[in-house]
Amino acid sequence: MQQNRRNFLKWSSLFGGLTLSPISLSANLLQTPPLVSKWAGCNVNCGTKCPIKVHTQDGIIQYVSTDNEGDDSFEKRQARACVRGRSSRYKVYNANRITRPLKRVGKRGEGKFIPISWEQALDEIASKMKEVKEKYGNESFYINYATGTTGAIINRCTKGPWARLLSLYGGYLNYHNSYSTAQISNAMNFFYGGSPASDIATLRSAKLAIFFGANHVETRMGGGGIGYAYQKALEESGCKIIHIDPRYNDSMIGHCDEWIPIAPGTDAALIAALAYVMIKENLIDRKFLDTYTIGFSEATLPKDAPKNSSYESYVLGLSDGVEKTPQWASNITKIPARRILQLAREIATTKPCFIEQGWGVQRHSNGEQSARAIATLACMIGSIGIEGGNTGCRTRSSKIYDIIGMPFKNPIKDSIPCFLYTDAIYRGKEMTDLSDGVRGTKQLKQNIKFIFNTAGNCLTNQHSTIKEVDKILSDENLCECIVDVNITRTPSNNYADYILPDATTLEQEDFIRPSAGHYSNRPYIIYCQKAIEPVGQAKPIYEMCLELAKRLGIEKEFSEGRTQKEWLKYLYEESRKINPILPSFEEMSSKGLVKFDPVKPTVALENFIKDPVKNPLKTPSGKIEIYSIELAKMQKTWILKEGQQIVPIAVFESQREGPLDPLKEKYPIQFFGYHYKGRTHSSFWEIPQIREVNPQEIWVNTIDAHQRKIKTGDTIRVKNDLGIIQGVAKVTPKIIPGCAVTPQGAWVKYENGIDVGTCVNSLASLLPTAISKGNGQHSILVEIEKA
Ligand SMILES: Nc1nc2c(c(=O)[nH]1)N[C@H]1C(S)=C(S)[C@@H](COP(=O)(O)OP(=O)(O)OC[C@H]3O[C@@H](n4cnc5c(=O)[nH]c(N)nc54)[C@H](O)[C@@H]3O)O[C@H]1N2
Ligand SMILES: Nc1nc2c(c(=O)[nH]1)N[C@H]1C(S)=C(S)[C@@H](COP(=O)(O)OP(=O)(O)OC[C@H]3O[C@@H](n4cnc5c(=O)[nH]c(N)nc54)[C@H](O)[C@@H]3O)O[C@H]1N2
Ligand SMILES: [Mo]
Repeated sequence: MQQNRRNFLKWSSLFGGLTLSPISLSANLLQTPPLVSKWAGCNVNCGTKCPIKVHTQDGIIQYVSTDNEGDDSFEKRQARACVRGRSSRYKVYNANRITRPLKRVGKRGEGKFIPISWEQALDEIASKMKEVKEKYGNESFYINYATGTTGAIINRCTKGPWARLLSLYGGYLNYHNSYSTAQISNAMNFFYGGSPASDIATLRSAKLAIFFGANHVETRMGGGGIGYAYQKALEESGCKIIHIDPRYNDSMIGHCDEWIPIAPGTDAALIAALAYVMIKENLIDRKFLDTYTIGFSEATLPKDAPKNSSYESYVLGLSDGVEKTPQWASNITKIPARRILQLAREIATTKPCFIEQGWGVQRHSNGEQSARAIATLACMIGSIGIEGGNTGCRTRSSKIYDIIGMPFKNPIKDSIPCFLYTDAIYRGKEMTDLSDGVRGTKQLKQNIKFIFNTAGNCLTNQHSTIKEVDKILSDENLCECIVDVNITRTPSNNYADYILPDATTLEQEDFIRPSAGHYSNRPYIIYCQKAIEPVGQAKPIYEMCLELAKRLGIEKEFSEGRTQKEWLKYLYEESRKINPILPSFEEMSSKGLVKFDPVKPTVALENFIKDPVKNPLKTPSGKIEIYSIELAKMQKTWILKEGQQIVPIAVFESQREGPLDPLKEKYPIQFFGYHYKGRTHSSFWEIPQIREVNPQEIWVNTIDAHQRKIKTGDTIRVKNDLGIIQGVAKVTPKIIPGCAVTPQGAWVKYENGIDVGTCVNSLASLLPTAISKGNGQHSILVEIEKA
């Protein structure tokens, strides 16, 4: 008790005293016990999952350092954490940290809470669960999409203890898709039967690299990650690098021969014109297309496809009377026609050419089409299945191990696209497979009545049209209970009925493994060794769920008699049976960080290219489907929103809030949010030091700014019919004219109806995309003015 009180006083002083430096502490070294160092990891969802070493004294974190084994060579590189991982101490000791269970008082959304005991919180939540189950059935429970702790084995946001608890309690409504890749994942399933991509390390063999909206340096930071591998590979290959992006992104700095700015959402138009030139100049790899693909030309279309429905017919204007010339594309993309002509020749005649897209291209209202168009380009030049070439998908790496997560089997199969969770609250029972992309059932049986939100800010901040979401979540008659589990207060947990304080990766034992594909060919695993006791009354979600299981009468089924540590050991041993490369549990947990030797980088679709008959793809035809048989079926059966369409080939679609939308008369600027080095989405915003070095700016192009008399540093407003955000202008030519951007993930904050927190989702639409029902959050039209 005394010890606890002493620790409380110490860390509570840290909350207020964030300027405390290791130097001022060193004066106390003589009186205090020696430094203890334990491994932990940065577990947020940039994918990289960097190791961090936590140095404590008397149970208090003094500072964190990072991986220092190895060197800077490609094979032995250090997995050093970026500025975010290194700020983990400030995440643990933060003025915004939740240290006790909280219960809402006042109206939902008002943000008024009182601390309550764990007993009370768990009793009340369990009793509300029983009530909702009785009244509405298990289909009304929902675990919201969240990514704050994705790398862990136990302390996971969505597929951990909560999923197990609810599965054992009778089940819950599932979701499919992600906010990350809904459009491209679905599009590539139709195209390749998956998302095959080469390891970024194979970029070393390329002669030319074309990146569409790919910003590895900023979105895969950390030494072990793809960002570093990308830079090394480009240095080693010496290949020519071209980035096609509306914005001069961080991956171009020092690593780019040419930036071709493009109007957002128009990549498919550019590709059509590149195809036009290649067809006219006979630069197409016809042999590749005829052997491995269907639907580029009329000759390889499926038998029942209508005449002129091939990609070639579209490009030549046989289907719609419009030839997709460089001039046609130039009007849409804003890329000079001459440059399109040159680019087509360059791409078609340089081998191997590495074609890759990030995920910004697909996070648009026509994202499925753009994603497939870029893959179509990779096929036209036959640069697939060879070292130095790529499929057009985002690079990944060879998965050499995995650790099994907590087992659970949800008896309910019904599933919604995660972006439609707000729809499922107020009109769930209307939602069907053909109109809303519901899976596992033809129609939902129930509206969402109970939400569990762990390690996520997608209830509001990361979702869309925040004012509308506010109306839906504030209505206590719609969703009757929201339980939020986080380490910090967020805009999302403002809407919670109960907020439960979680322990961080520094405060409990768990594994963290980098998401497959994000560390290139230098894999490692982290065992978090529990550097400190949880701050305040925080506890791991395993313990919260165990306590609820007791109250729901399913304790034995839930725990199988294991503690968190025993689960870790059990799951690890099970994993070792399949992955003999894994060292013993004892070695793993005592070392904390284990790295593996580099593996041979994967070349995507190598086997398929060697023998397409023996190794068919998981598409209906077994081939690459430039014309998708499945989409042709959906085109006839799906019920779409006004203005939407499904086309089996990757045509350029003028869609919602794109450059050709008539709404552009009223709102002439295309606007979107990009993933920022200063945060992972909204995570780390709560750390003032990080905010200070990574300001929240709104980039406005020099020409647009001049017309509006806006200067750098001015407070400006960005508005459309959905909302108004306010922020600080940065006038720059690093963004294409007619477009403006701000980093996504800033915390929304309304003052007199204006979001002064500069959260891009105050302006983004809730309308889903046609095919995947995903988040076209980068398609926003606005007007900008001085505040
Ligand atoms: N406009 C627009 N919106 C977007 C995007 C965009 O590009 N533009 N991107 C979308 C994408 S790709 C994604 S993946 C989503 C991401 O949206 P989210 O999954 O909501 O990601 P974060 O905002 O990082 O929220 C993670 C939360 O986890 C919490 N957390 C961190 N560590 C712990 C822990 O140890 N325990 C617990 N319990 N909580 C913890 C953090 O405090 C934070 O609140 O946003 C989407 N929203
Ligand atoms: N530092 C940091 N790293 C992160 C994250 C983070 O928030 N911060 N989030 C993580 C997560 S969960 C995800 S899903 C990934 C997201 O990774 P991405 O989705 O790839 O990231 P974005 O910044 O949305 O987009 C990448 C690039 O696409 C460009 N772009 C936007 N629209 C278009 C377009 O129409 N055409 C073309 N050609 N380019 C376009 C943007 O300007 C940007 O430079 O990043 C992960 N890594
Ligand atoms: Mo994401």
